[in-house]
Amino acid sequence: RPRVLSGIQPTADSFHFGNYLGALRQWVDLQRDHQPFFFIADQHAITVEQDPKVLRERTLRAAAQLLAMGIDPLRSAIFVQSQVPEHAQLAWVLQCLTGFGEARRMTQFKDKSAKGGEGAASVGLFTYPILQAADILLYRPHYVPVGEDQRQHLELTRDLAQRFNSRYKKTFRLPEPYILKATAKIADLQEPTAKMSKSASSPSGIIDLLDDPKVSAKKIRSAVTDSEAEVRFDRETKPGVSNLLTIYSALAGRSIGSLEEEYDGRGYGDLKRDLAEVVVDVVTPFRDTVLDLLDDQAYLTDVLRRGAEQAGTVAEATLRDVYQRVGFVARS
Ligand code: AQP
Repeated sequence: RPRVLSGIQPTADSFHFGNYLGALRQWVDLQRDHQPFFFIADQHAITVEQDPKVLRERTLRAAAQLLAMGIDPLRSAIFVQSQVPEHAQLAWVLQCLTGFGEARRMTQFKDKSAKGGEGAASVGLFTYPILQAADILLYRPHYVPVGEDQRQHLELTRDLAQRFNSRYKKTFRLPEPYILKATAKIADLQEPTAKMSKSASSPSGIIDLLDDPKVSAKKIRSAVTDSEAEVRFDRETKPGVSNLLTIYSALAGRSIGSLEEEYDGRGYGDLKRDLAEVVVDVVTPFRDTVLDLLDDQAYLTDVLRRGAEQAGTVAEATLRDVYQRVGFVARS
């Protein structure tokens, strides 16, 4: 079975609809006929300042959300990045293969450091994509399910894999991004040309999976659309309506075409009201399951321990090959 790997940061109390539709739903689906490794990226989280207590809580909340979504620990290794030290160890080797200019070209660093200025950003934020390359390459996955915003980082990962393979010996598989076009970029509800994002969106532009369902319904009903009244999918001229149709289609499992037909001549109010109901139906049971799981911390930490053991076995074997090929003397 082909391997898949992906990760998510525990940097909010809840995942949002961009994370869910862009990536996490694919994780659940891919479990069926792949060998999956899914991790909670706490080391990526500290590239910006985190409160230690909050980070610990959010890491467990992330695990609870993944389980509630349908990630099955019997099929998938679910683990916390910092519990598998090989990630940071391989990252160092890969950093030594990365050009400074090459790292500088990463647009996410440019965007994220723009606010406080480059000088205020941590070196960790700068080298983040290289740690991400290590996260991936350690497991030699075939596919990496992510949203569109991660495409450039995946390219860097492939370049580094190729460079290592040709400088030393074929060690890494070149992973393919697994990006579903329809949901690759879920937009901010208030600013539908921008991506829904926990750091950039306003509270009314982002729907968190663990929001009070009533609040989520209200956010859908007040989403920005346009001055026409025609329910039609056109990302260029109607980004707001197209985003609502994208979310509706993904959640209800219906084609955009059938939704356009259903709402033909009915205006935006009906579309928003019905979508709000669909959203409430999805998030209500999800939220209940997460709250139940959070009551059983011993179970959560046990799932994560087992995941780290599984992941660690694979990661250790890859790192051993890497160290040997680079010329490090093994500890006898
Ligand atoms: N709006 C989005 N549409 C589609 N996919 C998205 N992802 C994130 N936002 C969208 C995908 O979610 C996965 C987890 O990403 P992450 O842990 O790196 O979270 P993130 O990218 O930090 O999430 P945000 O909200 O975008 O955070 P900020 O604002 O801090 O950058 C990834 O696969 C990502 O593609």
